Amino acid sequence: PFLANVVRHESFLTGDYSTSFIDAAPELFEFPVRKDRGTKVLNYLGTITVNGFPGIGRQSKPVFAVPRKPEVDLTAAPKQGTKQILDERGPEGLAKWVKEQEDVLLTDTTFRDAHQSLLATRVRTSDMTNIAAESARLMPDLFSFEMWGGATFDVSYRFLKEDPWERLALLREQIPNVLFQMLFRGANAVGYKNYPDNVIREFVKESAASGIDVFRIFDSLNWIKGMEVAIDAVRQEGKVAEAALCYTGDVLDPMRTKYTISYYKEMAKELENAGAHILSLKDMAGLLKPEAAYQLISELKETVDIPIHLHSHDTSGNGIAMYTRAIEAGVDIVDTALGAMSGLTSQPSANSLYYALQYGGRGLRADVKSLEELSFYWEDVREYYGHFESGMISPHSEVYVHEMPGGQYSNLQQQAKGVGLGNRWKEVKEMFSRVNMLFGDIVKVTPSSKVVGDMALFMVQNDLDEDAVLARGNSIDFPESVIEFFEGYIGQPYGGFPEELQKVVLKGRKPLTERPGELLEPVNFEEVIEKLDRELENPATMKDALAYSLYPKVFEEYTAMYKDFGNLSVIQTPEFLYGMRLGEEIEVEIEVGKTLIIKLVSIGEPQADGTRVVYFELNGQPREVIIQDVS
Ligand code: 3PY
Ligand code: ZN
Repeated sequence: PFLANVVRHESFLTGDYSTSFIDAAPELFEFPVRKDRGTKVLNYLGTITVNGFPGIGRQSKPVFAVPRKPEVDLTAAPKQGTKQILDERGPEGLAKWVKEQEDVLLTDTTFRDAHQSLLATRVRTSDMTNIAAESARLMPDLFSFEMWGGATFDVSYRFLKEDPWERLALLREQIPNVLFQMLFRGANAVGYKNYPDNVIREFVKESAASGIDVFRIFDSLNWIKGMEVAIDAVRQEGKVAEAALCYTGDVLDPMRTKYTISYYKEMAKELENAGAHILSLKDMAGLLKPEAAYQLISELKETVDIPIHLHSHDTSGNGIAMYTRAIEAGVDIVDTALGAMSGLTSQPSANSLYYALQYGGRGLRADVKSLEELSFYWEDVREYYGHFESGMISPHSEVYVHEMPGGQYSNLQQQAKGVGLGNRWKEVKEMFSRVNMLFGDIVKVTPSSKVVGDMALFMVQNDLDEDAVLARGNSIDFPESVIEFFEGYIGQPYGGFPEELQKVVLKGRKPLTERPGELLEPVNFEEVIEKLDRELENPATMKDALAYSLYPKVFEEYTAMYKDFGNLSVIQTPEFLYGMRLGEEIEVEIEVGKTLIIKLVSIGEPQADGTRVVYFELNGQPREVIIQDVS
C-alpha cells in the first residue's frame, strides 16, 4: 500500500516532488490516502476508459444524442395528486377514493420494473432525476410512480455503485404530488432470503420516512405468513399496504388444477382480513390471458371490498388486450410503462393503452401528448444501456410455457452468460419450466424464481435431467439457494415440498415448517451502526445499517468503491459506462454550482508493472492518474 500511496500521491502525480518528498509527506504513511474529489473522478474515468465497465468491456464510447426533454414550466408547482389525498385522508380514505373513480388509474413503472425487466435494472439515478420534475407535471393524475424496491435496491449498490436511498430522496424532492410505490418481497424485504422480523420492520419504517407511500407486498410462494409482518409494519406507519396475489399457471386451463379461481379468491379474502388496503394481482411473468383476466377480476371484485391493482408484463404481446378485459371487469388500477420503456418483458405501454380505451367505456386520466413527450426522453436514455438489453425483439408467446418473470428474464440471461451458458440460453429456458414441475409447480417470483433459475443453470451446466437429480442427488452439491429453499428458508410452498426431492437435497438435514423470521436472531442495529461508523467516511445511518444487514458484502464493496472514486452518481451515464474518448471534454457537477471540466488528453503505453498513465486536464490544469490495466 505504501508504494501505491506514493504513486497515487497528489505531489507525485503532478510531478511536484523531490528526493525529500517522502520525509515531507508523512501522509504517505496513512492508509488509505484521502483523495480530493477531482482525483477520484479522474480515477474512475481513467479506470473505465482503460478497462471498460463490467458487462460492457473496453470499447470506444459511442456518440449519443442528448436526450430530448419536453418543455415544461418548472417554476409552476405541479398539480396536486394522490400524495395529497393519502396525506389528508389516510390509507382507508385513499382506498375509498380509488374505488369511487370511474376512470381506470395508472401506476407508471418506468423508474422501476420497466428497466428491471428490459435493462437488467441498470438505469441510474441521474437519468431519473433529469426527468423527474417534468414527470411530476406531465403525469399528475397517476395513481403512483413505482420507483423503488424489487431488484433496484441491491443493483444500485452492486453494479451502479450508488445509494438507493439517495435516489428515493432526490425523486421525492422533485415529485411531491404523486404517490411513491415500492415492491417489497415480504419476509425477504428487497433481498433473496428471509430476514429477521426486526429487519423487516425497520426497513419499512425507514422507507416510509424517506418517502415511500405504497408498499406492494408479496410472498414468493404466496405464503401469507410470509407477508403478515410487513403488512403490519406498513399499517403502523400509516402507509398503504398493497398485498399481492402472485398469479401463476392458467386459471382457465383444465389441465392446470393447482392454482384455480377459487384458490385466488380464498387468498384474496385472507389478505383483506390480514389488513391489506389494496389487493394487487401480480402477474409477474405475464401469464394472465384476456379471458382469464376478465373472469378472475370479476370474481375478485365480488370477493373483496378493497380496490384491485393489476400488475403484468407484456412478454407475450397480449398485455393491452388483457388489460382491456380486466378494465371491463372493473379493475381499479393497472401498471404501465411509458411507451419507449414498455412492451416485451416490461409492462404494457401507457400510451397504447390510452388509445385502446379511447371512445370506449372507461378511459384513462392522462394527457397522451405528455406521455409521448416523456417517451422521447426515454427512447434516448435507453440507448445508453443498450448492452443490457436482453436481445428479445419481438413478443415471446413461449412465456406461457416457461413462465419466467419479466423482471428475471434479462437478469437470468446475464447470469447464464456469466457462467458460460450464453449460447445455451434456449436450453436454460426449457429447463426453467422443467425445474418448476420438478419442484411441484410453485409460484415463481423473486426469490423462488431465482431458485428455479439457479437450478436450471446448474442442471444445464452439469448435463443433469430430472431422473439423474433424483437418482444421483445424494452425491450432488446443489446450489446454495436450492438447499435453502428446501430447508424452508424462503417459506412454505402451497401444497408442500416434493418429499423425495427434498430428502435428496437436504441429505438428512431437517427442514423448517414454521416462519424463518421468528427463528432468526434479530439484528442489533446499534452495533451495526457502530461498526459502520468506524469504517465509513461519513457517520453511518440507519439506512446504511439496513443495507449492510441485507447485503453485507455488496455494501462493503460499495463503500470501498466510494472511498476510491467518491460519489459516482455525479458522473453522467455515457461516461459512467464507457469512459471518455481521446480529446473529449466533459463537465461533471460534483455539487450544485461546482463543476469540473475534464479533458482526456492521452493514455500512456502499458508499463512493466501493467499500469498506464492517463493524462487529463482538470479545469485547464494537467493531471495524471495511474491505472492498472487489467484488460
Ligand atoms: C422483484 O421481486 O424484483 C420482482 O420484480 C418480482 O416480480
Ligand atoms: Zn413485475
